[in-house]
Amino acid sequence: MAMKRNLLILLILSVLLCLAGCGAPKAGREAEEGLLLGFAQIGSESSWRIGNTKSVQEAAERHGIRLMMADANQKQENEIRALRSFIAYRVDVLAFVPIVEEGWENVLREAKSAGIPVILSDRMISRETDESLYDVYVGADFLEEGKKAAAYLLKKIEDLGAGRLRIAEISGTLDSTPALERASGFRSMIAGDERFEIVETISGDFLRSKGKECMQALLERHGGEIDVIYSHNDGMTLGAIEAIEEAGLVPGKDIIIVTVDGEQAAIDLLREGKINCVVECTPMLGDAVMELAEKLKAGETVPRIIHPEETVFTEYDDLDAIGPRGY
Ligand code: GYE
Repeated sequence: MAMKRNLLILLILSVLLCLAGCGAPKAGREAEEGLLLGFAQIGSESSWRIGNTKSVQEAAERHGIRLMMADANQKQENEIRALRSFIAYRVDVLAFVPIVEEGWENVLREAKSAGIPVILSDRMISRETDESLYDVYVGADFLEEGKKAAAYLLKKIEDLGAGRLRIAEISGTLDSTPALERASGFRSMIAGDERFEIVETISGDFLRSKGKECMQALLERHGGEIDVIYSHNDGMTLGAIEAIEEAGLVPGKDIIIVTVDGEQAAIDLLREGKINCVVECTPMLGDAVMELAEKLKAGETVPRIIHPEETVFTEYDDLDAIGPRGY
């Protein structure tokens, strides 16, 4: 018990320190009175995530919003603890990235009782959860992303004149919205189409190192029987490509590579022909989060769902037209 209390005090202190040091407001009354946003981030598992954190910090500066940001280091319990400390500190608005979909009910009830509006950023919570427990979701349409990945393969199979493509899927963090929906959107397009077979799905937790391990395991189990890798993020894809090359195979040729995110490194490999399709998912959500926080603090109504516009880049496109990605 005492240990828990000490931990809580430590957390509040570190959050306060962060408040003093990062995204620091201008001195004086105006800053004191500005909007105070508590943002719980899940960690720094990928370049996408690092870009997302930066986007939130920079947008807070631009909007003159005081930001208390916590890094949960990939643990839901840390995220919940951070949210509780934000509530105790009476922030004006809460925002967080739900690492997985389940398990938020209690802490969200606490936010609701404290009268603090809630923004879900980037990932969703379970659709079973009482909808009155959050105000808005701002983030990608992951079902669409899965569909775009499959749409590319529908074109590719025609192009190759292949009868059949055997797909191995490297999925993201289990029970996270992007992993669930990138999988189901993809399947919704190829279900019942006998030209496609998903030979195995294996989770690489959105980590580059695990992406490599997954690919090694897939090659060991299926050898030359994999025609396509569908990987739920670029980080895992980069790891998988390393494993493919170490096995003496040519990514993009011997194995078709389909990935999601659109970080600079993936676009570079698309240009080199080592990746065939990159489905875009933008981490640049900071400005949307800040605008929503301002509206919620002012008591304005906001939409329930906001999806940024996103595209897809494939080997069939003019790749010179893609500008620098910034993540
Ligand atoms: O695709 C991945 C990151 O939640 C959309 O999380 C995000 C995903 C993104 O680690 O790279």
